[in-house]
Amino acid sequence: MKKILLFVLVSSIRLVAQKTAPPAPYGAVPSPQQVQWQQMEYYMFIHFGPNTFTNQEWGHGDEDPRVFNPSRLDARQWARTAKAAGMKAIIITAKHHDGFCLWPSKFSKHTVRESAWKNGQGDVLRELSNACKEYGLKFGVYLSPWDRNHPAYGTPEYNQIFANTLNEVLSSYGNVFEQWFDGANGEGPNGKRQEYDWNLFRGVVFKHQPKAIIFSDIGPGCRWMGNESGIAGETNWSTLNTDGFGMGSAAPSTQVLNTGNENGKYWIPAEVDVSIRPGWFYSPDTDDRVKTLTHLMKIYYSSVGRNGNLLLNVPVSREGLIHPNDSTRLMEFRKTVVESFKTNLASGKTVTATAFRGKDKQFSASNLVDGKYDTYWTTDDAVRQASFVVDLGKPIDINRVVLQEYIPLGQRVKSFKVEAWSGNEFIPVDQQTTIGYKRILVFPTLKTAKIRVTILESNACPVLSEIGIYKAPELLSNPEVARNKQGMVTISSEVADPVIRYTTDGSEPTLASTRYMAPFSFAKGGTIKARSFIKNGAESSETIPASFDLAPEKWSVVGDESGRNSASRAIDSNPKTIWQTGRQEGSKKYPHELVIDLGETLTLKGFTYTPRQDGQSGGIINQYSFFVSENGTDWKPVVENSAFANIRNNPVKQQVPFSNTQKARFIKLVALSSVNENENWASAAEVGVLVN
Ligand code: FUL
Ligand code: CA
Repeated sequence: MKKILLFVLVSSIRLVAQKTAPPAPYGAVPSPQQVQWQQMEYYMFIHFGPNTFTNQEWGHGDEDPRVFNPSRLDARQWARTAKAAGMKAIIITAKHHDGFCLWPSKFSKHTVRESAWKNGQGDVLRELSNACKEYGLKFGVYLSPWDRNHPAYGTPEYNQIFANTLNEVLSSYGNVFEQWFDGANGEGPNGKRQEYDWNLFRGVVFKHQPKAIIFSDIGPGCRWMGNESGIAGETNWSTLNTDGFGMGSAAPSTQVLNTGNENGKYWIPAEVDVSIRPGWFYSPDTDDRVKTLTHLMKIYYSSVGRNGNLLLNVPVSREGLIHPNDSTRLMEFRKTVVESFKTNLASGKTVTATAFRGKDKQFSASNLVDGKYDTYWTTDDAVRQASFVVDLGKPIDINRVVLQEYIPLGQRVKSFKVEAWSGNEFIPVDQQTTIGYKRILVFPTLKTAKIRVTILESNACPVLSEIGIYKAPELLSNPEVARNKQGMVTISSEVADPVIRYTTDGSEPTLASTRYMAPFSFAKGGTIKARSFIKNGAESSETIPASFDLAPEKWSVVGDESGRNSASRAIDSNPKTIWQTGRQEGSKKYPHELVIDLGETLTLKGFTYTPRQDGQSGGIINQYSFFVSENGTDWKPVVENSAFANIRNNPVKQQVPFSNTQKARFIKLVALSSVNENENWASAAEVGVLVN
């Protein structure tokens, strides 16, 4: 009897000892809140405030609060739209740089209480937080410390006032999942900048919302990923070194924010904020410029598909509603994402790995296809290179591969490759760097029976939760509409032999519309809508709208500098070529001028400035003045000492309407400063006029 007992005891000890321990966490790891946050993947940003009504991106803070008067505000419509779009939360600009508060704050005199909306009795945060609860969405707030209205801004007292403001918001509207801190820091009403007390601000957040994720350039909950165009780095580490860094200009370079730091000290994953329109705030001018489905899908793959969360801005309109153009596009986007990832072709298939941890089944490769994030395949600690093969059973069409690391144990993989079985060998499909929480590879459809994934380099043994293999529907690529200096329009397409149809009266192109055969003249401007058709119209692209003003056919530059960066490059209708001044001279300081002879006298309604589109910010104009002249000698100022708002982070084409029309034969753009400090030169991709 004793013997038997001993035997049972010994063998059960053996069993316990044989159970392989999971890998130890590697490097910085996420908090449980950060893991939950990452799993949200996609949520809505809403920019709303006086700017919605004044066509501005950065209000000055001196706007009459009564301009804020949405006629039919319905926060439930916003929440319903977000929910139907598959989003998990809404973050709203409770206070933007103009200082206007969307709730009746005790600490400001520039709020909804002073507005015309609901006779000053309304509270947007109340309505939205309630609507989010009703629709099962999380609620988040954006608050800009930069305040162009508050009289105390720029004084030491302001820090406490901002802390009180935060306190008010974070204690009045229930749970806040994310606190969004804008790093922009400019002058207040007294011309001064504020030294922010970030420790104080963070303390307030954690006091009321201990589980909130704090967004800022440098976290600590999640980080800005360095641009506003929706493109996270192809290499994207969720870890970042922030010791010694601060916000705004004290932040790590945008390039570092874009990719994170390998082996960074803190877990600060990337959030990709981008607007569905060219600007962050609603403007009727952009109703036709909602990003295309193709563009949104590209953004999806470069955000969620690159280990980032997608915070998609949908600006609420002057009515206080999400505009139908935006919601229609959101639904198309949702439908395409769902269709693309509907069926995981790897699910339940046989997966064989070159190695798995301790030869213990709990770490075997079948965990990669069980649909559970919490089960994973991993190897012995010493193994940094390994591969696994998913056997699909028979050759099938595929075009997407999704990989996920189990991030509670840290981000490990440095490079990996994917290959497809051709019938007698594995052929390369793609080779990439990081994986992180989710990595989506997009490739042209191929037919294969087996996919092999090889981890080439990893900072510790790889730990992978899931692989997904999909066949996403292919979107027919959109036509591109371009116009040259002479005003000739070309419509091109990547598709072989498409039938391109277009309209010039604003209507939707159909199979009955004019067929594009050869470049045509469109020098006076207007709107072209083009669409490609194939298979006799059975399949079609999206409709691409392209608006043009007067072509610069007759224009010339006065006193053009010769050479590579000559000013004529700003009026050649090609946004890829840029005018850039004075760089070689080094010493030539601002101002810089661009003088254009329009070749005829025109009645101008405004002008446009397209900053360089090559991803560089060198010479992008910040402050400027604009003059007109009928004879080229006597100049009349039309806009003086103004600035393009948010142009550094969001370098889209700027439209500057004049308050009164101006007769002019000559125009002069005077660049007064660059978006970069200590930079002597100015640049422009295009300068144009508004006459239509
Ligand atoms: C930037 C701001 O300056 C923009 O206006 C916008 O709010 C964007 C999300 O963040 O820093
Ligand atoms: Ca799993």
